[in-house]
Amino acid sequence: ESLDPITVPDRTVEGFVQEFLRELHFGQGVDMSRASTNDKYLALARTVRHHLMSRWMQTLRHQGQVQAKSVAYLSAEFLLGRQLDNALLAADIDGIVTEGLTSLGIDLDDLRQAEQEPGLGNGGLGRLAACFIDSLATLSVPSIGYGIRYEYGIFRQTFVDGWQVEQPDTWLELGSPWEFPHPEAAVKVNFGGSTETYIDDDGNARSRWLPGWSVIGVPYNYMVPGYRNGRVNTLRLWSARAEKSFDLQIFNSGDYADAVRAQTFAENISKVLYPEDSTPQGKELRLQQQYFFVACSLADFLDNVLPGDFDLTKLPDRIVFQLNDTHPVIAIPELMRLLVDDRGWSWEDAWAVTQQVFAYTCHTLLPEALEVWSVDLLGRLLPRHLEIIYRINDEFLAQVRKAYPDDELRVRRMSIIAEFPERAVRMAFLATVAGAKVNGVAELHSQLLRDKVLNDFSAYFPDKFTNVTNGVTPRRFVRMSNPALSGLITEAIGEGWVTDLGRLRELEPLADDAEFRRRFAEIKRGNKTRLVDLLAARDGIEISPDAMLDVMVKRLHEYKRQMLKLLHVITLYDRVTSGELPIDQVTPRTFAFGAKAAPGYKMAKQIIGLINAVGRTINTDPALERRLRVAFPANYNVTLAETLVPAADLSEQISLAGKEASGTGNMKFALNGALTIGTDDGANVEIRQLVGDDHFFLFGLTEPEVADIVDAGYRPSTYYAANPTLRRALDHIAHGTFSGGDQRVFEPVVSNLLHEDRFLVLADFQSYIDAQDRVEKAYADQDGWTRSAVLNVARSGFFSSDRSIKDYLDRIWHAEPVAPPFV
Ligand code: 26V
Repeated sequence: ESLDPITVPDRTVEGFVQEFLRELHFGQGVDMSRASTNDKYLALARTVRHHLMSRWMQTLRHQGQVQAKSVAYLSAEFLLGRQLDNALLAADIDGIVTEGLTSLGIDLDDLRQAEQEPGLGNGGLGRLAACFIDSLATLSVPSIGYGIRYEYGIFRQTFVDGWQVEQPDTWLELGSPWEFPHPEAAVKVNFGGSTETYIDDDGNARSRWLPGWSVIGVPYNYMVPGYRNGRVNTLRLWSARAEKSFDLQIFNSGDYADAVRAQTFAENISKVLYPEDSTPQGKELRLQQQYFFVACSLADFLDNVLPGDFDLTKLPDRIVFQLNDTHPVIAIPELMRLLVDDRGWSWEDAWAVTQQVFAYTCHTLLPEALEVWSVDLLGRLLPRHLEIIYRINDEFLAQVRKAYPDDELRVRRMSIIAEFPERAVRMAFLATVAGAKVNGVAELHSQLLRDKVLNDFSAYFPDKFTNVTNGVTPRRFVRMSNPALSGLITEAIGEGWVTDLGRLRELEPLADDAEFRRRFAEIKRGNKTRLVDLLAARDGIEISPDAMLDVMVKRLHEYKRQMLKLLHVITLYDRVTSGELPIDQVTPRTFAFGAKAAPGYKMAKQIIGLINAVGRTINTDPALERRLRVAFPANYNVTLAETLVPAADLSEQISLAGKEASGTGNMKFALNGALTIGTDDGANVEIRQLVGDDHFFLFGLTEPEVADIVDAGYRPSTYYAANPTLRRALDHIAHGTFSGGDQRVFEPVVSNLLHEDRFLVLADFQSYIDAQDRVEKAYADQDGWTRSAVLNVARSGFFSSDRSIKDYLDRIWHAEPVAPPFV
C-alpha cells in the first residue's frame, strides 16, 4: 500500500523549512522575529508529527480491516519521557530537521530542552509500560495502551537545605503538541449508589446497579511510532470531566463556587499521579482513578474499537488485556458486569470469556505493596463490583474445597477476601484467579512468586505461572541517548542491532581489539563530559570527567539500600580523614545519586537529607582534594537518565536479595557499558549470567541466606559490635559529622539501622566494601575495565524490550505481529 501524497510531508530540507514556518505562522500565530523558544518548539513538534500522521491513519485503517488478535496494555502509569527526539528518530528526519533549523539560525538542542517530559509514572513500572508500547509498535503488534492523562505527573523534586520539597509537575502548562483530544468520543463512568435484584423477562433473578453519580472520560490519543517500520500505534489516556461543566441556575443565583463544584470534583479524578510507589494508602481517590480508566478503556474497546457486529463470545480470539500490576484489576468484575448486567449473558458464559482475556503481571515481592481494598470502601464506591467479586470468590473457594477437602486453613489463605485486619479484597488474588496467566518480571522473581507470595495458587494452577524477564527499549536508551556509542556499534556491525539487539554479540571479538577499546573509552569520556556540562548548567554541580562515575539512580526505598551505598562513601571519607589512606592513593570517584522519595515516606526523606549532608561535607573538605565527590542532582527523571546512564562507569544494583522484582535501570547501564556492582537479585542474576562473573562485581547474601538469617532472628547490632569499619561509619552519622555536630537530626536513621534494619544493610556491609575494593583494583587497569565494558554491551542484547514482548506473545498473549501496513 502507498501513502496518499497529499498527506505526506516533503522529506527535504526545503520542504521541512517551509512546513516549520507554516506551523509557526498558522499554528502559533507568530513570525520568526517574534517567536519564543516555546513557539519554535511547538511548531517543530507539530511539523515532526506530520511525518508520522499518515502512517498512524494507515495503521488504524489497516487494523480495522484485518481484525487480528490484539493486545490492550492497561496501566495506571506510562512514564514516557520526552517525545520529540523519539519521533525524530522513528520518522528518520533528524538530518533534514537539524539542517533546516540551522539554516534558520535555530539550534535543535535548544528546542529539545524546551520540552517538559510527560512524567506520568513513578519509576520502573511506568517506564516499563513506555518501553513495552515502543516495542509493540516496532514489532508491528496490533495493540493499544490505555491509561490516565494526569494533569500533574510525578512531583518535581527540589532540595531545601538538602531536604526534599515537592513541587507540582506542570507538564501541560506550555501546551502539549503530542496529544489529540477527542471529546466527542467521551465515555460515561458511574460510581456509588446501590444494587437491586429484579426478575428479568425470562423469569431469572438478576442484579443491577443503580449508580449514585458519574463522570465523563475524555480520550486523548498519543502516537506510538514503531522504529522506521511504517507503523504508528495508539496510546489512549483518559481525562475526567463533569457531565455538566457548571450549573447555570446556581451560577445565576450568585453562588459561583457552588456552580462549578461538580466540575471541580470530577476533574480531581485525573488531576494527579499518586507518588506512592510501594505502600498502598487505600485512598478512595486512587480507587476512583483505577476504576475510571479501566471502565473507560473497556467501554472504548468493546463499543468503539471492535466492529459494531462483533460476536463477543469470540472476544478471546480478538484481544488480551494485560494488567500492569493490580492497579487495573477492577477490570475483571467490570467485564463481568458489562456482559452479565448490560448484555444479559449468563454468569457461566461471561466467566468463560473473562477468564481467557486477562493476564496479570506482578511487579513486586514486598507484602506491604500488594494492593487490598477494604470491602467497606469498595462496596461504597462500586457496590455491584463487590457483589461480583464475592460471587467469583464463592465459586472459586468451592472448587478449592473440592480439591482440598478438610483443608479449611488453605481455603482461608486463598480467599480473595481477607478477614484481617479488616475485610478487604486482595487484588493480586483476584487477578490470579481470573487471569489466564500470571507472570513475574525476572527469573528469580517469578520463582519467588511461585514458591512464596502466591504459593497456594501455583500449586492449584500450576500452568498459570510463567516468567517474562523485563527489557528496555534500545531505541531510547541506546540509539537516542548514546549517539556516539551507537555510531561506533553501527560502524562495526551495521545498524540491524537497533531492532535486533541480540546482534550486539557480534561486538564480542572487538573487546580484544585495542583500537576499538580506545574509541570506546573515548566515547565514554565524551559522554561524561556531556554530563559534566549538564550538571553544571542544570544544578551548579561541579564534577570532573576524569573521575570514575559511580551511579545509583532509582526511587528511594529502604529495600534498594541507598544507605549501603552511603556507608561506603562514608567509609572512604573516614579512611582518608583518619589518615589511614593517603589521599593520593584514592581513585578519583564521583558518587552520583538520583532518587525521589514518596512524600509521606519519612525514612526515605531522612535518607535524602543524609545523602545531601554527607555530600556537603565531602565536597567541601579540602583534605579530600576533590578526589571524592557526591553529586545528587534533584528531580531525577527520564530526561536526566538519558544523559547520566551513558556516562556511567559503575552501576549500583544493591537491593537486598529477594526484594527487587527485576530492575530495569540495571539493564540500561549494562547496555551502555557500565559494569555492575550488584547483589543476586532481580534481573541482576540474569545480567551476571550473561556478561560473566569476571565482568560483574557480585556481593551480598543470597535470597535463601537472607531467609535463614531472618528466620533465626536478625540482630543488626551484632554486626555493628563486630565490625570496626562499620562502627566508624555509623558513628560518624550518629556523632553529627555531617550535621554540624547535631546528633539528633539523623538519629532515626541510625537507630533504625541498629535496631531494626529490615533490609539487612549491616549484614551485607562488609561484603559490599570488599566488592568495592575489587572495583578499585579493576578500575586501576583502565584498558581491562574497558574490555569488560565492551563485553557488557556485547552480551546484554537479551535485555531489549523487543525480546520481552516476543516472550509475552509466545507465552501469554498467543498473538502475532502483523505485516506492517507499509514501509
Ligand atoms: C505500586 C503501588 C502500590 C499501591 C500504591 C500505588 C502504587 C504505585 C505504583 C506501584 C508500582 C510499584 C511497583 C514497581 O514499580 N515495581 C517495579 O517494577 C519494575 C518493572 O517491572 C521492576 O523492574 C522493579 O524491580 C519493581 O520494583
